[in-house]
Amino acid sequence: MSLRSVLAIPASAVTDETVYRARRRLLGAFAGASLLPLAGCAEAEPPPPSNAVVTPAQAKSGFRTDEPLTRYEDVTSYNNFYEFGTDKADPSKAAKTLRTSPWNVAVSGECARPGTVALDDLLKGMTPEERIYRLRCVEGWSMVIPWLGVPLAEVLKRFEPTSKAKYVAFTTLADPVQMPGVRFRSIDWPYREGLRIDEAMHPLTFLATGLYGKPLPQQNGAPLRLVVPWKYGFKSIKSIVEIRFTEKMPRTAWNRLQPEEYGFYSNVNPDVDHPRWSQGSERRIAGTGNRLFADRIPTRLFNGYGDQVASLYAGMDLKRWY
Ligand SMILES: Nc1nc2c(c(=O)[nH]1)N[C@H]1C(S)=C(S)[C@@H](COP(=O)(O)O)O[C@H]1N2
Ligand SMILES: [Mo]
Repeated sequence: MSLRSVLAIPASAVTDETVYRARRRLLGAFAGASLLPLAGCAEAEPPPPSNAVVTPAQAKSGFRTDEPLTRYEDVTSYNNFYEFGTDKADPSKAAKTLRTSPWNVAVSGECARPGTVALDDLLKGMTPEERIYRLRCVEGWSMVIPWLGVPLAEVLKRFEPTSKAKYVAFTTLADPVQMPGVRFRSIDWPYREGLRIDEAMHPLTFLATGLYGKPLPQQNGAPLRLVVPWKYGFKSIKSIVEIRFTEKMPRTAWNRLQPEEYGFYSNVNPDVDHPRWSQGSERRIAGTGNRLFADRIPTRLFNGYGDQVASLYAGMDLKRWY
């Protein structure tokens, strides 16, 4: 396949893992071909060549897995984004009109350099990198997604959090004009999430601006969303407009709604069942053809990232701090 024919593949056709891998290899080899994606980083380097080979170091860090990728079409059409409706198919239809530029993020609280910054400035000078992570939804399904973005720690450090910054709180845009779901009180809008500061600063914690080597589609949380691969998917808050460093544990949307069902930590844990269903296994969305759900596989503690993150919770009773 020639470079020209690979680059000419329309966005809508990049649904096939083989094509994606071929394209990534070419981009890796052809540093000038900035199709690239990181909103606000026009001059950014292409991401490194993708998942064809996962080195032992990448696997050990948890930055990449060689498990089969969930198809682009499934990652972008089977979504949870309640601001655009509660059905899995709603966000891919209703979020098309979300305006993602200009986009500002207000950073406040326990830090030396608070302020509201344009997305371009927030990410200035950073090189987008690719992370291939498992995403485990609390509902019992999971995906493997090649994200593009930057480590959250790199962004947070720019604001110089103080010693009082024990937690980081995040808020999603809540605009009833652009987001039809916000007109209904399914959640106490805006959607909010939070992390302990050491979780936020962990090298696995990621701010995504793209997936599959392309800009993030609106339904996946454009232009900027959190990805915390060892926690249930609802911690990975989308379309972030506010970041706040706090001394106290922040309130979070799902915890407020159903505190018995959704804890602050929400680490993936097969031994702590949801009150209404088991968390012992999951359905991996990695299908081919018309098959959306692949077979059931066992769920792993910390979603398989225990080697990297278990030490964050040393001495904590994970059944109590669910
Ligand atoms: N603002 C906001 N962020 C959100 C959600 C949401 O409804 N609103 N859903 C969460 C849930 S439950 C999951 S599983 C993931 C899904 O991300 P994806 O659609 O990109 O796979 O987004 C999370 N982030
Ligand atoms: Mo979820």
